[in-house]
Amino acid sequence: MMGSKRILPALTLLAALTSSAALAQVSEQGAMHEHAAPAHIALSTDEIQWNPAPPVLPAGAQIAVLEGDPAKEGPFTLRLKLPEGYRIQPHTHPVIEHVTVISGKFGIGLGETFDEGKIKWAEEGGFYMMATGVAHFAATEEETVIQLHSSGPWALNYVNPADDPRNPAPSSR
Ligand SMILES: [Cu+2]
Repeated sequence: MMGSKRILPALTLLAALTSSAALAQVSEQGAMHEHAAPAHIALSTDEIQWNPAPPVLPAGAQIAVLEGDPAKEGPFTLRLKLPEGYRIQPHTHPVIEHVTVISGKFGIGLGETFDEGKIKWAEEGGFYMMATGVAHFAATEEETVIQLHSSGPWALNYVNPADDPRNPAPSSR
């Protein structure tokens, strides 16, 4: 296997070139979906690209994935921009969730039933840690940006399936 030893450095270099070119390409799109974690990310505020949030969240939210891919194994960081009066009904996550309030006014309450009185509100700089599998709900009082970081694969599972925006409402039949 002498030949393969000589070939290996060339392949490694090729892989490094290919992945850095690919990373340059995806970082232009503001997302790192298909490739290994980059060594470094530096984003100024105006380089953060917002897109409509996935349909697991109620309509009106926007998402910016800063690092990683929440659907895959490994660390990720994303931001959610939520409109005033937004509500996310009780749900759990299969992974721990760290939430930092970037701007606005955001609140999380614990429990399997939405209860405004149980919400703990936080403004810019506030922080929450939600343990794996603990039911909670969320709301905003004004347009709010939160940053969520964890290690994927992340998901959002509604306590009551009828709260899941992906499930068609009975009246739409
Ligand atoms: Cu949550």
